[in-house]
Amino acid sequence: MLRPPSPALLDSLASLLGPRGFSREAEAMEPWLGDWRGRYRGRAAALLSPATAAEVQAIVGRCAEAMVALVPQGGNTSMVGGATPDVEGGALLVSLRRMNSVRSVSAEDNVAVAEAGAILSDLHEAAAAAGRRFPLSLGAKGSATVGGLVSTNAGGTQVLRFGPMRSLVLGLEAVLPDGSLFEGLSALRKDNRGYDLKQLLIGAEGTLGIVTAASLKLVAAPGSHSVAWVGLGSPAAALALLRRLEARLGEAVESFELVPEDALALVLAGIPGTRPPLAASHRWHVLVESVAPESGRDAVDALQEALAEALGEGLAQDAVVAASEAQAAALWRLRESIAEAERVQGPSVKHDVSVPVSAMPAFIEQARAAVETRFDGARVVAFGHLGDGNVHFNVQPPAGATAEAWLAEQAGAVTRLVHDLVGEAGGSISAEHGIGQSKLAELARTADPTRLAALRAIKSALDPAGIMNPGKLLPSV
Ligand code: FAD
Ligand code: 2HG
Ligand code: ZN
Repeated sequence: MLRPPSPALLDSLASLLGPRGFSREAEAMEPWLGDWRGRYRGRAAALLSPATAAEVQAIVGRCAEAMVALVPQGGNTSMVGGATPDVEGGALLVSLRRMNSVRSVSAEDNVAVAEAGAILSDLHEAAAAAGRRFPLSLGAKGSATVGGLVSTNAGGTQVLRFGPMRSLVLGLEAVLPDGSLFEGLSALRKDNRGYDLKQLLIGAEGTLGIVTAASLKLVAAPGSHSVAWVGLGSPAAALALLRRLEARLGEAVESFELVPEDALALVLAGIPGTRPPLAASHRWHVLVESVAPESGRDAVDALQEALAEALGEGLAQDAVVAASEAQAAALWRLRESIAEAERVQGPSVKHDVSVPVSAMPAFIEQARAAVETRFDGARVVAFGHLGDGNVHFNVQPPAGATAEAWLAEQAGAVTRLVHDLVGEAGGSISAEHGIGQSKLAELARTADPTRLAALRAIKSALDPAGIMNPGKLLPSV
């Protein structure tokens, strides 16, 4: 049974962490008690900001003894309310943001070691300074942290070539729920000493311990890269284009992001300084990025030629290849701003689903028709990582409806319909954002009981008192 922290525990943590590491002030805590989407707001007894793994150990050890809940938090960009404490106010929020150094970058080993609070874009810069690249990126790169990315097994826009976080973590340092330190910061590419504890912690959403640092795979920085925006008629045409580009360019195709016309329209309307990428409108678009090992125009020329061929064969309707870094960044901004443009537009019913890649075009069309037929006026915006078989199948309330009232009445039924169709297609109700608190009920409804029982057994073996991020990931029994 979890307990709120006693005044004595709070005093001991305050003197352990000092004024920079301990706060109970409403103003200091306020920005971290709600989620990015504005859907959840919780309370916490204090905000703890440790500066070292030893301080994290002391926090966890004392809280384990006192049976006090801990909610780890990085950049607080979770899409599923994973880093927001509950409304009871008995938990302590543990921010890793002060532990933000990139400890080392080895071009020889192709490994970076970064603390949990290191921000993704800072890691990108540190790797680039050594002529290397950390090949995972996403729209929240200016805030999301290494610890959060590990703990959500984040995906993003380069999974097509490099896989999600799970395939990029070589080792972890983490404090387990009894306060012990797992010192697994390895640079080894091969290590078969039994169960892989780091893989259990990846995607655990803070329920099995607190990640304090990670060793991460780097790859060679490309010599040149090329970004294109393509207009086309359907998700099926988009997938055919991807396979055609892969046949021509092979592994050089790193990103292939699907954007429907309505998502582009949201961005153009809601994000200042954005411009239409193509002269005419198209029902569907993709953003493609490809690379070449040599500098110069190699990547641009190769992508241009492959796209010209695709246009000639009618696979695509129009295309533009960025002529400068500024143009490439502007095209990426259109894609990466969709989440923000949706937030500006108002609340929607969000889904982060995956199905086998070949099934995705039909899934998008069929699920859209099913939702729009059953929920009169509802508008589907399905976009994202087509090459990974993952789209964000978001559903907006009918124009003119009071969004909150419509969502209160219909969101549950919309989600059940979408997830049932995902299940029929052999897919997953969480492709990359995790379960957090927003998908608990749906995980309970749809998960295979054997799988759920195994997850619970792992949780109770490592965290028998249940102090680590309670109410997240695992539905209550
Ligand atoms: P937080 O939000 O702070 O925490 C996320 C979860 O991890 C919580 O459960 C928290 O308790 C836990 N946690 C955080 N740090 C630690 C730690 N050190 N130890 C243990 N547990 C910890 N996600 C994708 O996968 N792909 C995308 O393309 C993508 N795009 C996004 C675009 C935008 C604009 C936004 C706002 C979000 C996007 N996300 C995306 C979601 C989000 O950025 C990722 O889930 C990211 O990994 C969260 O990192 P964070 O540091 O903000 O973690
Ligand atoms: C993206 O791919 C993110 O842009 C956010 O994962 C998805 O807002 C969303 O639904
Ligand atoms: Zn995404």
